[in-house]
Amino acid sequence: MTYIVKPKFHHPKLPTNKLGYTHRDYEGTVSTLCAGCGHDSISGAIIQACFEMDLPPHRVAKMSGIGCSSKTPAYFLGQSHGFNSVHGRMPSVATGASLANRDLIYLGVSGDGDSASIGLGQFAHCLRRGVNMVYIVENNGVYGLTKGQFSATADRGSVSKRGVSNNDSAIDLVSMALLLGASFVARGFSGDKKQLVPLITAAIHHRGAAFIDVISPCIAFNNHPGSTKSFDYVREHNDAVNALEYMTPRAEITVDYEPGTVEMVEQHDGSVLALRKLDDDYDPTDRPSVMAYLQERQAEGEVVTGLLYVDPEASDLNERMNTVDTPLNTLDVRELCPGSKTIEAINASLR
Ligand SMILES: Cc1ncc(C[n+]2csc(CCOP(=O)(O)OP(=O)(O)O)c2C)c(N)n1
Ligand code: SF4
Ligand SMILES: [Mg+2]
Repeated sequence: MTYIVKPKFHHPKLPTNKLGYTHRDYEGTVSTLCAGCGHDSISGAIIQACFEMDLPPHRVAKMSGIGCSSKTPAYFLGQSHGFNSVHGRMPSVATGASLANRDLIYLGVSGDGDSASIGLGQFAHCLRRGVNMVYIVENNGVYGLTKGQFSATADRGSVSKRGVSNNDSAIDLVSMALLLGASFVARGFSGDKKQLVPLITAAIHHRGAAFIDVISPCIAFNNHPGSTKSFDYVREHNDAVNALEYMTPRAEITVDYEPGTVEMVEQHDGSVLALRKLDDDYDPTDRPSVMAYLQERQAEGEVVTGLLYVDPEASDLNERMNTVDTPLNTLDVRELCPGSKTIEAINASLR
């Protein structure tokens, strides 16, 4: 892959976080995507979230598949670990990595083609197993990298740039994630960083599979009238169910209290999600009613965004499989290979 290194110099007065890093320290190489591509805005939101969270870059592992979206990890967190895998195979690589080393934060970035077409099975099993990761799909309804064919998330009746109408039913990844048992499900829009940054922050703090579907218009092939993934369409049809504020366990909790409008959801690590409800009866912890609500709004042609579902008590695959706390690469040979007597004892116990 070709890439252009960004110059390192920056304004000496750029704000720094607790680690002494500026946001520039969370950037990657210069983006080679089309100017105006929604995916670049998502990279910007990831950079902002990690900077504001004071994340040490070496604690993050970026995983991706193939596509314009899957190229983006090159453009953020240049000092983090990264693995650009095969088309649709990011989830299994992330699953293996997460089982081998539970100390890292896994940030999976994929596309709608990568996750809803060739990688649909991988997407499904990753979420149902509760792999401890943030799984972002940069959803533009097309295969951007291969010049704009409809993907499986394109709505029936939506029209391509060449005027062809899509006759197939769309796969809604948010509904699928809910059905599959994901414990954190959200939808954002690349053009709404104010909503997206706290969603990414909350997802990183969540234990378990945290899925974020981000509508991310492809300005080259899917940003015209007739598209349901264009900037104009999403702006006109967006129904944000809540406004999210994120508080770390140590931060003072300050919320704009108006009786009946704020819901506090505490996560396993003690951090708090403050949800200011825009819809009176929206409860993000009740999976069946969330699914019903999404279907209702979808039938009205609306794109529901926000933190749609969260299970504050969620567990993850490492906990369910009782894997060792210590990363495998730091265990010594005796711990990794306990010797023939121990293996004989295990075999005997299974006879
Ligand atoms: C096994 C395999 N099949 C097909 C391709 C061709 N291919 C490359 S990217 C892509 C689709 C990418 O679409 P998406 O994941 O939505 O990413 P976008 O470019 O839209 O961000 C396809 C079909 C490939 N690289 N590998
Ligand atoms: S082709 Fe589409 S998805 Fe790919 S970089 Fe250009 S605008 Fe973005
Ligand atoms: Mg796509």
